[in-house]
Amino acid sequence: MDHFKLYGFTGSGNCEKVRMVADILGLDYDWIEVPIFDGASRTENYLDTVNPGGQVPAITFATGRALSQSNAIMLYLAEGSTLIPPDPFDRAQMYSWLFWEQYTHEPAIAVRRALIQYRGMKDADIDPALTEKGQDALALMERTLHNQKWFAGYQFSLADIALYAYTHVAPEGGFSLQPYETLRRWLDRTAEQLNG
Ligand SMILES: N[C@@H](CCC(=O)N[C@@H](CS)C(=O)NCC(=O)O)C(=O)O
Repeated sequence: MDHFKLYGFTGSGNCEKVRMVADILGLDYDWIEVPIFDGASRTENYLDTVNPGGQVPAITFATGRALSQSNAIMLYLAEGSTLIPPDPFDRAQMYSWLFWEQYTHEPAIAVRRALIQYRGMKDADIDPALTEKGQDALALMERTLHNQKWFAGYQFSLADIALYAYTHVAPEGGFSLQPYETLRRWLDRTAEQLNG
């Protein structure tokens, strides 16, 4: 893999996902901190050369090629590695969790965390439907892990990394992990994989 620049914001789980994959695979990259709350991801130059969607994470190569969307970037960086299961069914299961993470988990758990951490909102001011959606997501993960060690097949994969990113900081969004013992054990297992 050629050297690349990773545009990210410290504290963003979407950016952390990409950084974790790049680090675990020992890839050669530079982290470019983008102060998103100062509009740094919305400048003409950023939109033209990094991501027309105006968000982080994104990666760029010396050739000028650029890629955005955390899960797409992870898939690209991890191509051919053990983080993507070789078995087609296990791989499909990994995709299933990646899509679910973006459609259901992140829009509830990451969004509620952002409202508290970055917008200073109080629990009482947050739509209870968002809280319920996040709790349902955590309960689904807990139930799944009663029967399996990892989310896709028999091995640690991108599905675990994607789900770890916002689950381990879910308490910052007001979601207690206390009721989810199996999920907490999986978080510990995943942290061990990530920290070698
Ligand atoms: N679906 C995108 C979401 C990216 C996203 O929401 N990025 C946020 C930080 S986590 C951002 O750049 N916000 C700044 C903005 O929208 O101006 C992904 O997975 O990469």
